[in-house]
Amino acid sequence: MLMLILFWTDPLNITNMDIPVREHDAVMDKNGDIHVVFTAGVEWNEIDLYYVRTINGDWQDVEMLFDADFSVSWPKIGIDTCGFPHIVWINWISEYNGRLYYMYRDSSGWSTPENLTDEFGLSYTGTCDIVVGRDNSIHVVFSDRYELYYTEKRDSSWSTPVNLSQNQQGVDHFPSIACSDRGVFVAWGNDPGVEDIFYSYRDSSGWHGPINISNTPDTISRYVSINVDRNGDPIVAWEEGHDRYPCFNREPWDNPEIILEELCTYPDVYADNENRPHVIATFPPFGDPQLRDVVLTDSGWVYEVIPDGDVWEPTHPKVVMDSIVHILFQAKYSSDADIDIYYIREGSSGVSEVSRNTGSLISTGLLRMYGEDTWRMYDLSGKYMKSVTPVNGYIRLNVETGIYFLINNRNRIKRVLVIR
Ligand SMILES: [Ca+2]
Ligand SMILES: [Ca+2]
Repeated sequence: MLMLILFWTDPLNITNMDIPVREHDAVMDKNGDIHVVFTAGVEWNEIDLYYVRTINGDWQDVEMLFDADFSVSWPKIGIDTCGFPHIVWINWISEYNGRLYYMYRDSSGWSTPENLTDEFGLSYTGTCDIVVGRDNSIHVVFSDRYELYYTEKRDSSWSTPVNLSQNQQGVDHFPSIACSDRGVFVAWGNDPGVEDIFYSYRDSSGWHGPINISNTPDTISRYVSINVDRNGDPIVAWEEGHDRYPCFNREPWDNPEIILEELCTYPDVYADNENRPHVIATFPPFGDPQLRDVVLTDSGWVYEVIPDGDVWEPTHPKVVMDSIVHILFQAKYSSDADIDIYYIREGSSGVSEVSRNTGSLISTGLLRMYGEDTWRMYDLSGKYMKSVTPVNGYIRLNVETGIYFLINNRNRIKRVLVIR
């Protein structure tokens, strides 16, 4: 008996650098290929910009995009409808002096990096983000020392930056941007002493906001991530308070909600094919942290622990989606190794997945299952068959060839299992 397990693939090291990865961002093109931009370097003053992508699902070699004289940070990537990446980052020309840079690829290769800070006549840029619309308009947000700005590239020229934070008190920075046919959506941190999350959007009548969407003036709110759901509506997640609880909000923005009372770091937010919002982040236990995917179900927010195989300290998960979830995260292979970027994805039903899922083929009748949760097993007709609980990480199934559904008793996560 051969079993095809349609759960999560084993983590794949896609960078294999002998220097530590620092930051990364990821996007998927319309063909389902994934593009990742990242920074890496041993010392803080010698970090450079790199890029790696899949072609027809196969990871290619890492490419250095920008060899910094000093250092770079905030690598961010968008993708156009031709599948060409557009990248912004901060190029630190000295310890205190950052410049916003932009480059893209087209059929003739990579463009020359463009210094947008100088182009806009500004003296400093500290943080940034980018997204590309379905009409191939390019939207960039960035911060100087006090304010947050937006610019758009259409027909090869950049618009005059708009001040989105409107000179409100405190530093406005750490932006996240998303867009849909409805408009452009921006969330960021404003720090007049204690940080809150602010939001602005642009529709056909122009920019609206900023509005405070965390509304916790006495506690710190930070590391915001904004995305759009399947309806094109914005969804937002961030770390709330000294305890760094994951917090979620969406229109009409009057209910910022702590979704799990446990410390989390660097949340990413996305909506699945059934338009359920998810927040994925790193959670304790300390010393052995894990990625958890928290999803809003009919019974409230529940979570699934994402299996991380043999890697250590998974952090900074970034999700890209087609019909399934793909996760790019940073981790180490052993306790003293350099940090690399690892890739895992959901399996899915369909014969085409067989050859690409060889890491999960098992012929012994044992199904690798992380955790100790009990799963209820149903056949294709929906008839309940039995409950199964992993022993030492494995479930012995003893079922015939066929397609089955497993539903987790605790968190109602559903999985499909094909045995052939
Ligand atoms: Ca300000
Ligand atoms: Ca706050």
